[in-house]
Amino acid sequence: MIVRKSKFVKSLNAFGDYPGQGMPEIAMVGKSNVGKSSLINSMTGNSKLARTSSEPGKTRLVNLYLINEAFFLVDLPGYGFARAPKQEKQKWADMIEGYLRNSRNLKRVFQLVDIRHAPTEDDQLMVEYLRHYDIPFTVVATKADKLSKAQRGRSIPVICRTLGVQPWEVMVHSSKDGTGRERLLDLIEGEVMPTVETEQ
Ligand SMILES: Nc1nc2c(ncn2[C@@H]2O[C@H](COP(=O)(O)OP(=O)(O)OP(=O)(O)O)[C@@H](O)[C@H]2O)c(=O)[nH]1
Ligand SMILES: [Mg+2]
Repeated sequence: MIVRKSKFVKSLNAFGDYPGQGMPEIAMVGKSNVGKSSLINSMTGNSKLARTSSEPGKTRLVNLYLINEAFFLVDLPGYGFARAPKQEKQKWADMIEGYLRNSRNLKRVFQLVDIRHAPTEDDQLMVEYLRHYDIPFTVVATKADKLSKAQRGRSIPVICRTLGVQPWEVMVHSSKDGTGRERLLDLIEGEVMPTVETEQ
């Protein structure tokens, strides 16, 4: 898929003022700082679209980005940021859950994990949540540029074991060097435009 157009549409802090429009949505989920906003920038080829930071806790709202006037990429706040104030953490958790429970057009969640580390307990809970509510998800092991090929080979089985997924269900990705970008775009295309022929 070629991303021709991408634009920020809206931030939501509570469910209710959602623009909807019936267009399909793909949402980014993962702990703070794992690279959710960077993944959106990587997908769209626009490094300035979603705000990123080396400090966790950058994305604090549900942010909707309209792609090719056809579907939304949805950036969510992260979880598991230990130093965030308790109230703030609860607010982010409510936003994530509110979005996941209420979006009628959510086609798939990208569950991001850092390829360098075993998934956390929060990651496991998140995956259990997605399974419980029957929300289709794909595990994206990101920051792949930080590991050698051999190291990646060793970390994928750890991710699979911890989250209970198969190796072929894990997409390796790097927002820095574009590893895995095309495969993720193909996956998105399959979800959001199932009737349109693939562009070569
Ligand atoms: N090397 C490398 N750095 C990455 C990659 N993806 C993200 N980063 C860096 O990781 C940091 C966090 O990235 P964000 O995209 O802001 O992470 P986030 O998950 O949106 O974080 P919150 O909004 O705080 O939940 C930034 O410094 C990014 O530059 C990657 O694939 N490779
Ligand atoms: Mg973010």
